[in-house]
Amino acid sequence: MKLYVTPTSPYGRLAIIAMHDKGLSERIKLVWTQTRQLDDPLLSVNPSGRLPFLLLGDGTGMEDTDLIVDYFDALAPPRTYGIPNGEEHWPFRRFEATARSLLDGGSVWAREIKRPSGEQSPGIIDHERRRALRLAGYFETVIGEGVFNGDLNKPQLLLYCALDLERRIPDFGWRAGCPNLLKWFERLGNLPVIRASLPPGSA
Ligand SMILES: N[C@@H](CCC(=O)N[C@@H](CS)C(=O)NCC(=O)O)C(=O)O
Repeated sequence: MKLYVTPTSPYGRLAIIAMHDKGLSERIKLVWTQTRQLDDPLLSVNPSGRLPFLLLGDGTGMEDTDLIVDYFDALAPPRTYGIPNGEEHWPFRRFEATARSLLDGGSVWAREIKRPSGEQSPGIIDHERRRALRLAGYFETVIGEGVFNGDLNKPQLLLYCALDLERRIPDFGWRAGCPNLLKWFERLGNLPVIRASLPPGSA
């Protein structure tokens, strides 16, 4: 199996963390590539051109981080990335949705500031900056909840990879006003599976 990723994609990083967490790094070859290449041979199997993309041995494959994480989870039982039942169910689901919202919005922001300066939209940048900082402030108030403090799960991975966008977005200065979130982020960042997910050449 091959997992196609870019060094800058937060979604790619999330899939790589899950790969390490499930002990699959010997079975999956990471392929560092680029998106938006007109002659990309991968487009014939992955017509959307989005990464991460998991190419299976039979020539088929799958895009979408959520699906790829579920596939890894099924490959290496016991399942650890499922949605809990009972009282934890709805807190888990709503934190997951809000963390994904931060990741999706942050990715729009990161993409926008990468465009040539004459093509960037100040309106989009300002909208996403406000959303991201508002959401960081929100997570500062709920980071003590059980969902964020047990074994690695999807809400945690989404939140970690969203906050990590600070490496690509100089104005995403969430740390100053969020001491609890910072402590959490640094604790997760020291986990071996998260350290192992950094692209080659990163600190
Ligand atoms: N919902 C997708 C989003 C993936 C995504 O947007 N990937 C970006 C890289 S961060 C991409 O492939 N962009 C290339 C393009 O838009 O053509 C997921 O969770 O995997």
